[in-house]
Amino acid sequence: MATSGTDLSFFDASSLPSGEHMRVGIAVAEWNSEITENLYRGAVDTLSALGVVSNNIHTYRVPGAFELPHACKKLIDRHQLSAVIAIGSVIQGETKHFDFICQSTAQGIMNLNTDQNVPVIFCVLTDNNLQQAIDRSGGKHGNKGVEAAVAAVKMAAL
Ligand code: DLZ
Repeated sequence: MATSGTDLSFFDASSLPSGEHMRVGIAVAEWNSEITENLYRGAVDTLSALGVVSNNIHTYRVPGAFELPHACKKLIDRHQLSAVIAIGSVIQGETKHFDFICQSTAQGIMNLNTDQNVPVIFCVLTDNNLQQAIDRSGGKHGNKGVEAAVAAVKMAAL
């Protein structure tokens, strides 16, 4: 996999747009919450480091990744947002549920990106096992919530 052996979560705030006047929505899935809450903390800390004020961060929690596109749409409809981050963690099980959830969540978020005028960042881990998710939510491969926040600020500034 492209990120094996690398932590891609370092960023240089001085080379990124300021988030001072940005408003960011975050939808967080509660399924695998030990993973998604770490991603959420990484995203919020990074937005803060890039200048986004806490009053301008709007958070909705939903049961699972499948519900993320709906929550993102509600965030877009209710707040005047610069960007939205969708946070989830889907871990492979013994059935095809994994494939359906990954496919529909990714497609739902892509549809928002083309149908709405607000960028929606895909911060949904799709891992084969719990260890892979741990490694990417504050472990040896960094924290994908950090990378999602950097992407959100970049896309908001387009
Ligand atoms: C049902 C289910 C399963 C099996 N696995 C996950 C998962 O790994 N990650 C996740 O975010 N959600 C999972 N869910 C729940 C679905 O996303 C959704 O919340 C339910 O099917 C209800 O619509």
